[in-house]
Amino acid sequence: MATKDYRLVCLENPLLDIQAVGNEALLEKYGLKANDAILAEEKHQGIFEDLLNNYDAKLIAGGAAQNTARGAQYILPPNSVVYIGGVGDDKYAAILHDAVKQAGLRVEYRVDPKVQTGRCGVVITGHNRSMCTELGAANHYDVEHLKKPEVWSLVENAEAYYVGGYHFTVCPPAIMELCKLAADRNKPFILSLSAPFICQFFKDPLDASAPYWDYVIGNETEAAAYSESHNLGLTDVKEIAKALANLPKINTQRKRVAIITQGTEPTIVAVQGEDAVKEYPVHEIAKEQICDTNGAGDAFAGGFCAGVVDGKSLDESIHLGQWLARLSIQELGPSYPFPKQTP
Ligand code: 26A
Repeated sequence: MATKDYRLVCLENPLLDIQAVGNEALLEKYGLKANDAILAEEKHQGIFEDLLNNYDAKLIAGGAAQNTARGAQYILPPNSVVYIGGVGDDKYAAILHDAVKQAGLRVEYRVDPKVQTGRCGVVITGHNRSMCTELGAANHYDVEHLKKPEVWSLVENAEAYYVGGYHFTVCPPAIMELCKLAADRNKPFILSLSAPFICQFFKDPLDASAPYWDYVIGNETEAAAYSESHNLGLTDVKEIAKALANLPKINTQRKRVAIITQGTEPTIVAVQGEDAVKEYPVHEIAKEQICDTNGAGDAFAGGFCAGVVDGKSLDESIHLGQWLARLSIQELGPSYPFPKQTP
């Protein structure tokens, strides 16, 4: 393994997950789908208190790309990963600081003392999870913070970039800074589609970044939403993966790779210019061993990024992703087992 520090920089929205096992009635009360990720509206305001007071909710460090960053750091040598995003100055931020410290993840938070740290209400029903996010201070992230010399020097020093698509709701200019730097220096830029609503309602900033994607990761519902919002007329996941892989690309020194996870179904991988689409069966696990699937996709991305940063082959990187996802779904929320396991 290489010894250089902070080879991976991740950017997105730091959130505290308020997670509880819920039921149909709770989903109905707030008009939530069993498996979804949305931004909180007026009618959702009460959900956080409701989860805490009536459903014995747990407070767990979340924020999709922060989970991925913790996951990549879980596998890589110490001081390998930096995570960037916006938080408040409150007890929720303190919980996030504890979690990242335990994970050995370096964070460069933009702290906004006037705004509360972002929260994500997570309602677990069976193997589904419904997420309702109030971005709070995460929504105040700005390019000025990214360009601060102490932050930007870490960014320039890194060898790979991972952006969670949820950040398109917050600060597309910061995403584009990372995109352009990656292409200029021929370093890999990895994007997660994050949620169907990003493909639907944040199409323009998403598309502006697309030519810079070296790797694009999504699940089957995000792939379907992408196809629909872009009028691809495709429903087959393999075909959508191929379409993603073959979108126009700026850095022609790297072939784009599109990776679509499908829960317990095989992971689909398409490579730009290649006809064959590969399938990777997931690492199996008995149903009774699953705690919850919140963060499974983030864990997959974390393992995958660790592989990319470490110069592993595509096959090996996919396996690392599947390995870490398998570990994470056995924990409460988007977490990883301690003591550490090794791949
Ligand atoms: C902007 N939105 C909606 C979000 C999120 C989010 N992370 C960033 N931005 N909505 C949910 N999450 C996170 O997704 C993880 C599971 O994949 C949750 O915090 C949860 O930890």
